[in-house]
Amino acid sequence: MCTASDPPHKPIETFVFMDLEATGLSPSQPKIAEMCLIAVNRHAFENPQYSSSSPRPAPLFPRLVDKLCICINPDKPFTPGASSVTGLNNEAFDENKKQSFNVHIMHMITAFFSRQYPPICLVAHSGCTYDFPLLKAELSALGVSVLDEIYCADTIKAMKALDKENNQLHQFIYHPSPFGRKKNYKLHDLYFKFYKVYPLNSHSAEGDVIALIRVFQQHARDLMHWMDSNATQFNSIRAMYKGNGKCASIS
Ligand code: DCM
Ligand code: MG
Ligand code: MG
Repeated sequence: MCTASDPPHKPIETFVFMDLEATGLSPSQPKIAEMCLIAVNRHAFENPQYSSSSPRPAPLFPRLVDKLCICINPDKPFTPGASSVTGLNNEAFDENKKQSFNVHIMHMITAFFSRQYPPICLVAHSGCTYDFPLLKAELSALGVSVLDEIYCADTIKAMKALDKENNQLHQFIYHPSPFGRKKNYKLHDLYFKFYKVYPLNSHSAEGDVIALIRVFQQHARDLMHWMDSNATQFNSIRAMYKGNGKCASIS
């Protein structure tokens, strides 16, 4: 979970959207299989370009972004559920000679972040409950402490907070049917609410990051403002588990 820590002293400059695909969910001590980072400067959200499509213009995906997408051999069996949603399997990583989460990944991440203008905020959908603690677990298993200067924020947390503030508007909550009044913040449903089609390549790391950025663009000013005051320090995130995750039983 994200515990309260000092927010940035000045507005966030760079938002680095992240999604991880992995071998399973939390109790199985998952290992990362795919990571995608897309860095977008605040300027792009404050000065959006629009398509001229009807019925209403949609914001164009920002043109000046940096991307880092990496396949990582998880060296651990995928749960049937994870394999089914992601379409990934262990044989494919072996056949394509993919390396495991190693020191080269750490250097790639560090170099990627070094090129972004600070303050930098890592952004993920369910980041506080999944992506941030999982990345922390993998980095801790390598015995390295990186990303100490960066902040992080969970878009589900931000959307829930904004919906609570604006309870007349319900701007993010997605109600799948007139009968289903359950609050729904699933990424593909939010995307459908705004774009009237489902996103491409759901449950691939890059597909989910692109979908998240396009959802974020719909309320970018409010979300950025919330993150300026509520982002937490990445170094305050607790690892999802200790060790290399290889001994846990699959559940
Ligand atoms: N995951 C899972 N079972 C699901 C949904 C997700 O095991 N029903 C795991 C595997 C995914 C990871 O969570 O790689 C991240 O999910 P998402 O694709 O939503 O980012
Ligand atoms: Mg995800
Ligand atoms: Mg995903």
